[in-house]
Amino acid sequence: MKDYEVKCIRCGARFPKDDIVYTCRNCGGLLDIKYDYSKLDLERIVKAKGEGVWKYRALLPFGDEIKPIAINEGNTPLYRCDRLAQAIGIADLWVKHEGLNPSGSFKDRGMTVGVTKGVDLGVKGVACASTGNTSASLAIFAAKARLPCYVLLPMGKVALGKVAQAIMHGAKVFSLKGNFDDALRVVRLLCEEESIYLLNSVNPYRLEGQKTIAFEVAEKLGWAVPDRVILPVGNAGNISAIFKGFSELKTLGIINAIPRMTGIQAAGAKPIVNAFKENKEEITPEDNPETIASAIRIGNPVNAAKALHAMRSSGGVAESVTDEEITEAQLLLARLEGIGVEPASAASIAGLKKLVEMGEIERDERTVCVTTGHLLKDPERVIQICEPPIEVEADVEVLRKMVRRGR
Ligand code: AN7
Repeated sequence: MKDYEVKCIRCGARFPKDDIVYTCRNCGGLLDIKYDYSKLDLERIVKAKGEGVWKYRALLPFGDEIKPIAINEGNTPLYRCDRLAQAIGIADLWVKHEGLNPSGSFKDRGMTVGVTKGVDLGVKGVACASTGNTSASLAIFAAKARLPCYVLLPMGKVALGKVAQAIMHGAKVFSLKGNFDDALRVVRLLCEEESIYLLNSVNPYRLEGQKTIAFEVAEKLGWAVPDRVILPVGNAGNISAIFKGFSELKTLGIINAIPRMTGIQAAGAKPIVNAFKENKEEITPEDNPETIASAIRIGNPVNAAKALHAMRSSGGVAESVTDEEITEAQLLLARLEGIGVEPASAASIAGLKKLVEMGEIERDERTVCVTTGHLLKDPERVIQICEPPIEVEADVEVLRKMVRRGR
């Protein structure tokens, strides 16, 4: 078994690998998986064969004997986006499209690792609260692992495609009278019963899977790093995970810098942006978060401490964007680059545009935007913002007239 420990980021308390623990029993702080980097084989990391999350197994908390619960997660494309770059006024823009994971979001990277750990621990079921994507992904991996799956969704606040996935793959889905933060509070209590394993991003094993986004970006760029990585922030797990991935590569001497980690929240749900701008260590939770980007409609992000550290120590920044800016960016990305993303994901593009206009991002910075979820997750939003299909008789003359008129 590989050498690692589960350690509190605040007080340094350590917990055994077979302990089911999500936050520090000593001080309540967040936990992190720490490896003995001096014992890791660099060649095995840089020259690893295969694709996706498990290719980076040398930097995951398992020995070689573990059989992953996996369905080809990761290995998503990193597109160079010159037309979008030109529209925004920067020189070197890339989009890492996490919407092309098996369930249509980056969550699969965390779930393959988290559910594999759950199976290893011998848990009897898995659970999460979710704004949608976490539940869709967990339902799939739970089905693969033949584990009962319990999902808490904020009532009326989850995009249709995500609910469809969760119920299709056999999760027991509860529509909770409350928002995401209420759902997370309740599911954390449910999971105090040890046989049900919590798979929200407070679970440090989830973030181990998600850090592979950083590995793929660096590898695709020839084991080099972009100047900046921009992504939407909700519960703040992903930005923390990607920062950790880059930090590990730097510790190992594979790369020599860490990109400026830049987190974007919606204007109606921006506790982390507020804390960042006010130079505070702790966030003030928002009771009634509201945005059309339902994936990031989160008022009390659990990973705030890790995310603030990621942005501050890398020279990054936190910014918010309005729903209008999100919609504009979603359309721009779809029509200039052929990349279809859900609203939350478009926040990264909207944030880039805003920060370039503000002069916060230099025009020559090599920038990677992470688009976290697929367009088809939220078809109802598409119908609201695009011209609807035009009814027409089955008559080519009528059609021809309409086509000519439209040209
Ligand atoms: C598309 O599914 O929190 O900052 O419960 O679905 O790591 O929370 C989703 C989050 C960004 C924010 N983009 O990531 C859930 C959930 C999309 C997302 C985020 C989410 P974190």
